[in-house]
Amino acid sequence: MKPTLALLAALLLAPLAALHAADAATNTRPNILWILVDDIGLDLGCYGRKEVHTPNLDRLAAEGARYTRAFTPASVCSPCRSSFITGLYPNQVFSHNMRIYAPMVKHALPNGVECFTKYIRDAGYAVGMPSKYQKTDWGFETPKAPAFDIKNWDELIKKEPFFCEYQFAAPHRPFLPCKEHPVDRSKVQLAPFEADLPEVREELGAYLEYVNLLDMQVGKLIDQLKSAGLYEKTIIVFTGDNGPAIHRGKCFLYDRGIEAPLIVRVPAAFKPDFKPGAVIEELVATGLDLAPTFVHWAGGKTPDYMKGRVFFGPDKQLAPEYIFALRDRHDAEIDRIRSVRSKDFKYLRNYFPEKTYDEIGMNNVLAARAMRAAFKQGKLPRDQAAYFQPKAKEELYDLKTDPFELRNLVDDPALSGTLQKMRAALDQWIKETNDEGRLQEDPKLLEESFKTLLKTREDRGDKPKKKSEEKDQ
Ligand SMILES: [Ca+2]
Repeated sequence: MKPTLALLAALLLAPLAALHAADAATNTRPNILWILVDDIGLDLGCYGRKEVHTPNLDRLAAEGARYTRAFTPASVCSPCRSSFITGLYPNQVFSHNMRIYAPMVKHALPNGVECFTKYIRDAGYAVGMPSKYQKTDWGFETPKAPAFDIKNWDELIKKEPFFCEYQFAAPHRPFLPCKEHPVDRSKVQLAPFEADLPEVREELGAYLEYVNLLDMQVGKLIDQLKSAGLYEKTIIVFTGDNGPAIHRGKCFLYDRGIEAPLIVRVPAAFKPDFKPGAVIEELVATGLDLAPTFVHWAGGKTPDYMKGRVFFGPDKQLAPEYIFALRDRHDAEIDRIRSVRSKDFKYLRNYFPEKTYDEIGMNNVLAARAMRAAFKQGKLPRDQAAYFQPKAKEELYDLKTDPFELRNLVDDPALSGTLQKMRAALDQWIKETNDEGRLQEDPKLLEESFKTLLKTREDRGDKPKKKSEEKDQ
């Protein structure tokens, strides 16, 4: 029997070995360039934002695919970035609170969990983060083995195949001007929850202008890739870490806080599973799905603990029915919100409904300050005033008819079935992820850690903060 088995094994393995030999000889595995930007919404020309000038990203979307329902797992940096690098939800890697200041201590990653770049390196890829901006803002203890090896662009791109995470600071505050493509503040399109006040227009316009600058920066990076002859050998994935720092964006679990532009370009040689310019409406949970997708494309072994899916390519897996997001403490601002998003509905559970959005959110932004004054004078209509009033315990929105999440349908009998299903899905998720947001942080430790936070700001030269002033992001 032995020779027969050996022969059978040899026959079975022969094509695989031949394939690997071909890979080695012709380098047929794609390079992967993951572009991650800081605090952005769906505010690109290709997503329908008319006031911006984003030809480079629009071209990438025209040559690749644009995802319209990609969501981050939280609405601030550290939880999201902790999630991207592990492929787990932030509350599974001790990163649901942002951030951990001494004497609090960061936890090490759970046993067996690694930064996903390990699996890509193990598959034979060179792994690097060569950008000047390098935010490894993780809520867990940084693992001893570095997540990225190469910090120089020229060095990295010589080592094919390579995996590159390239970060941009834009369009994080402070919003930088774009003199080549300024944004006319009088023409910015306001959402119904934004009051038409000069400060609101200024802030939104300044953010959009910084998006224009970002597009130019991304354009330069793509040009570098092209001039190195690597554009048709490199898969490009462009996305953001969380929503923009504008009214009701960053810090919120409304769509503006968690929806992310997601553009994927796969060179023809690697047989994309979409046509150029495709618009893909499936749910993508970026926190969960990016890691296994990258590992799979690199030919690596995806660990069982990653529950995300491969979201593009010949081995694409099915989109989930629901994805989840969380909001917990943000610096010194304590809150807990959980959300469930289906294709067309959003369910939110507020654990501190008595706290207004103004209290727990971006009360630092210019728009909120200006709107607060108008609210006190009784000048805001209902959809704008809600920001300054206590929240409901639960919220349910029909996103087909109410994309701005303004009509809470939690008491609508016609939707009681949807509500029950989403409630149950959230309960299940809390159980499955062993959601540590259930546990309160030690108040004494918190108090001490806030002193460290204040000291950090002072050392940095920040002015002392008042409630109405800017917070650390
Ligand atoms: Ca961010």
